[in-house]
Amino acid sequence: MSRSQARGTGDGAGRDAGTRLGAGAGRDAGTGLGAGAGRDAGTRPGPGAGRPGGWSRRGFLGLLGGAGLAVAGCGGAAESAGELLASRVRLPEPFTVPLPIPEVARPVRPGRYEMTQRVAAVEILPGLRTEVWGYGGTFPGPTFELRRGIPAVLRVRNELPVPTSTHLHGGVNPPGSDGYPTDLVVPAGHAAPHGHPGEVHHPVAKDYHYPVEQRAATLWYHDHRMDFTAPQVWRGLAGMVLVRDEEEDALPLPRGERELPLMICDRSFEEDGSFRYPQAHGGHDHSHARDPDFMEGVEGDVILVNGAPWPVAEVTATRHRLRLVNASNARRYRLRLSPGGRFTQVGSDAGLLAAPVAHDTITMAPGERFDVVVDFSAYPPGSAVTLLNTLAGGPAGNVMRFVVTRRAPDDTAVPAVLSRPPGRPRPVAARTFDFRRTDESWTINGHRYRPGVPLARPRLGTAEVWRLTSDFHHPVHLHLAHFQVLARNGSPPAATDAGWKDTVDVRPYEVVEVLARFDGHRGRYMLHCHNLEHEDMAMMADFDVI
Ligand SMILES: [Cu+2]
Repeated sequence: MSRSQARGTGDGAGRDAGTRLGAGAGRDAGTGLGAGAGRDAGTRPGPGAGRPGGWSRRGFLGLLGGAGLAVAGCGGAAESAGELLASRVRLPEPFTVPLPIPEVARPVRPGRYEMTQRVAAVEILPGLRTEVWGYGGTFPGPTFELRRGIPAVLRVRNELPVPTSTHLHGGVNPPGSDGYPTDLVVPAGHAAPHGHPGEVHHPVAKDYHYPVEQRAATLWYHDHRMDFTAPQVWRGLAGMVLVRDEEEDALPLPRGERELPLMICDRSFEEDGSFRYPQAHGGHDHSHARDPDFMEGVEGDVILVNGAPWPVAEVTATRHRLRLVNASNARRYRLRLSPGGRFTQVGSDAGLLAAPVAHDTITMAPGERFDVVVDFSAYPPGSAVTLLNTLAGGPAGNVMRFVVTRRAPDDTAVPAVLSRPPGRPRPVAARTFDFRRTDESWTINGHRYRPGVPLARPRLGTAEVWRLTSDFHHPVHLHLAHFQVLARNGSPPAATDAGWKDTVDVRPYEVVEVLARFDGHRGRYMLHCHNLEHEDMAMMADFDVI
């Protein structure tokens, strides 16, 4: 595998592309997300066919399937959240591109980082150029290795043609640095956008202050701009953050070359290699119109890991630690190793588990992370071990491949006791949040997102039971607050719900109870669906920590 992002084209190319995409490029989506994209996306019936109330047939049937799921407890298509947008380009052979590892961000001085969001041309599909909007001009952006107890300031400079807001997903950060959707970094020369109530504009750059007073964990950062998170993340605005601490240092887990950050997402491509995305979702500043065919969310047919299609990584026959992030807009994955094998989970969204949990499969909803160890000594040298996604057939059924090269010494282990996470505090209140389609919107408790209007006011230092109910696949994410899953439909949580989390996979017609702790900071935060198209279609709500 290559240890650097050599696949990018560096500063110069990024600047040129940026110039070309300057003023006005935003008007027509610029990067080749062509008009009418999605009209013939393949798996759907023709326009208007069977779409009661503007819904696609598959979406409508998906909801029925969801009802069936709740009753019958099984169902294949009902596991899928989004609508497939097929690529127009010939797809590359899987397992031919080496796995890239994003560069680790270097501070400009201790505790201070600077990163520029810019347009760049990178090679994602072999032989083709794709324009990305990247942190640092790369996709994914650089990985930040932060240490508990050492605060970090991140200056984000915006040279893109659109405003942005950067959210550190899973971070326990003050509200002014949380990446609120209307807290915007506006590029030079950009006319004032929407003017949502309470909208804040930072010209050109903003400093985000991260106290890093949280446990070692796999976090990630991504754009969170009001109404446009989905198209802007699709174009590349995402990267990983690894928080380290002494508790983790003391464990004999694999590290160095044997610890792999793996950001998994799906994309579609036009014939020329540019990203493909539904035009109605991809406009910038002038339209809230949505393509009803993609109301459920957009799924691509190319699975990228660290920005490379179905990559291959050579590994020694030793334990490896995989830091899995589902950075997809809408796609859920059920990961499985072929020809067999187990994942030993050591961490969840918000940090190390108390004890490891073994899984044959791991289902990941958008926004979720799994910190797992795979022991490749179980396979003979020369083996190909494929990471499959058993929720999809066709190209999206593959994720990546490991090739086991040779035996090697291995002094790592997965101890029976990993950490001492905080216990479960006693809740002081219970609330219900209903995630549902209301008319043509995705709503929470019947409301489209209203910035500045909180649906809850939990007290700092307390815990509450939040009951999440749903009509469809809605991966629910809380900013600031970490939570434990207490129950699904009144039954014990799934094995993959273990540990402290910030995102939970809520499936059609499920009732998921979580115990959330409101620690760290007072102020305005939010909960929302992490299906990014749902999020842009207003499935968000504020809560104020008082
Ligand atoms: Cu949703």
